[in-house]
Amino acid sequence: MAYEMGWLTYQKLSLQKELPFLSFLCCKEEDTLLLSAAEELRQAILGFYGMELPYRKDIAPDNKPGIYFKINPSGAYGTEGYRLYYEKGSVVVEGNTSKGILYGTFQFIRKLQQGLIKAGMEEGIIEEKSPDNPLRMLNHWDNMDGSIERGYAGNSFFFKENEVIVNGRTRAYARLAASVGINGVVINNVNVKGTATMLVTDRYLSSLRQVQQIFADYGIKLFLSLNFAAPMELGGLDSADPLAEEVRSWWKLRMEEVYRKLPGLGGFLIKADSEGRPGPFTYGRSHSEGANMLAEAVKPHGGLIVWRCFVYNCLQDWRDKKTDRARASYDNFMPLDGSFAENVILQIKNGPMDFQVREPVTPLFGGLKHTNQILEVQIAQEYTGQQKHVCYLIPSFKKVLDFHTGCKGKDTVADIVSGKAFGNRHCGMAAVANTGDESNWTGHDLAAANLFGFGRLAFDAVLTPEEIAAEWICATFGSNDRVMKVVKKLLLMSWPAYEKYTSPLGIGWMVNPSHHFGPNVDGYEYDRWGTYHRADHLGIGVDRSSRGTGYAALYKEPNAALYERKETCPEELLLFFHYVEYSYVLKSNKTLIQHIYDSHFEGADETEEMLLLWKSLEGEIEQGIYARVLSRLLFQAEHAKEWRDVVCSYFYRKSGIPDEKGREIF
Ligand code: GCV
Repeated sequence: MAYEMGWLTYQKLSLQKELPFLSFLCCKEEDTLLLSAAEELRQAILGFYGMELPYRKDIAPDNKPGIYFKINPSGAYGTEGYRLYYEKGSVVVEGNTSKGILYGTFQFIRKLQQGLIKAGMEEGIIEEKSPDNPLRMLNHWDNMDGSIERGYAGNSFFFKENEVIVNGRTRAYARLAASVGINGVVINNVNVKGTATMLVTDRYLSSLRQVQQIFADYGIKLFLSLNFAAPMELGGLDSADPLAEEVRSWWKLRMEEVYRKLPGLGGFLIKADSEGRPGPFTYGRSHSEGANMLAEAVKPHGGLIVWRCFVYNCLQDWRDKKTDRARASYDNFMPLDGSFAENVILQIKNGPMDFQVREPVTPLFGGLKHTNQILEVQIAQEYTGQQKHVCYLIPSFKKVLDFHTGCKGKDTVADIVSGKAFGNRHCGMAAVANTGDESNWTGHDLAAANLFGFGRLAFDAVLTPEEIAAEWICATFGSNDRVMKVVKKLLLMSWPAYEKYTSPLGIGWMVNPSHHFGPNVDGYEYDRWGTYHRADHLGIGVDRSSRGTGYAALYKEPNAALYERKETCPEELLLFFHYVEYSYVLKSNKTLIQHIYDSHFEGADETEEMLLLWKSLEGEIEQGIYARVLSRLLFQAEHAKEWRDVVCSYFYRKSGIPDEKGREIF
């Protein structure tokens, strides 16, 4: 399928002839990263000003105003950082590696686009930045047959009919990813089955090499998801026991072969002992024994093992009130802190359940101290409207990063995953990707703000959701003040609105099982997945205090004490931590049942407002995009009403308490 260039369209800017540096690009060195940076800048200047930017190799910065790429190995901004400065009419993009220059170039382009680089500006540093997170990864849940697990933007552009796809789109993707600082990409689904197990065999290594090389031109390392049972499925061994000598040597030999063909491969992502995937538990071994065995095999080649903590009992009985899925990853991994090899990283979902619209931050953050950690978020909108609804998720990620875990010293999640808290070298952020082969990459055009935003936030965790939205809007729609104001407002109201009309107060779920779209309050209530809301005729919520599952006590203080009591629990998480009667009075002075009614009506009304906001932009946004987004917003507004009505009637029938505002409840 044909593809568009996302936010890299470089639309025309008013010609600023007076920008003295728009005369040439000078770069003395030459490598593929610098060539990518130079080409990007050339395209940007062509798009912005209709000018061809000549490429020169021979001019010293003080000679003539121009744009200079400068490698400065002693630059104090790390191996991926950059410094942009303005001097004697020239702009210098400096990095101590060419990768830093690539990132600096994309940032310079964004600054030009936003009109932040002006003629006559003060000489000196424009910006200096080294990325906050060492690893900034996208995880694609793409299957070899071309389908995507939880994909909402078409099929895979990495795989089709059990083959690896390498074409212009591979490069276009790498450009998009690199432009926001992504430096690692896992291209296949964590549920590794069938032919995907064979990605580590000769059958695929040469086509993977081509993908790897394209990625490398943009500073991105290729990673693969691995099947823990590969020694049995590929090697014909009787077990995959991580302590068995023949299993260990099988992996070592396989990895030697893989790294011979794919030198520089980033490493592997593993989902083990989770939702039916094989793992070390089968052999009575721990997750660290499993992970360390693989770590040993990739270590000589500089590889990393990224091991997921999404491990829980997915065969629970709803009558069992002792097992609490929210506790599972903590109970499984906390006792293993300090036992993982230096090249193992635990990848931890932001919340203890599964990417609900709101969850508390998992207590593993702040708990684990001697283990490399990656924060995993999901921009594929599995539970947040599946890219049929607009839901700008960056504010929710920002909240996670800003959460004070209560561990000693630097204690926010941002401190932990950046490595600042405990001095980890291998750590960072990963997002489950929201892309597919649809022409606009993300299905919903506005969902591209999540792809862009994730990368920007992972690179610069200090940015606000508003700033990120502004950068994306400007890059995508050009510089138009009204478009900026309206789209920003729409994006920023979308996550709170989605929460209001679906499942407020931290309760989550209430979706149709399996595909996870649309309202179904009891959809997961009597199922085996451990995702219950426990509503009855008196109230709703899960008691996770010391009287219940004891989950609240897994947090460090002051969080444990705050979550323990209804009165101090942050209300947006009230029903996650407590069973609450419908007549309970919230801080707003409303009863719980009235809050449920009001929030669903409010959320649905807000989708109407978002629709009107978009309609007000007709004629100011390219017609194709305008129409695509319009049709999704029309759908969203109707679907939000369905959510409102299904949820309100359910609770009206359960509680028997009418809406005090007398609105129609079915
Ligand atoms: C890739 C949830 C999703 C699954 C996903 C899993 C995971 O359960 O519904 O599709 O599997 O999370 O994160 O591994």
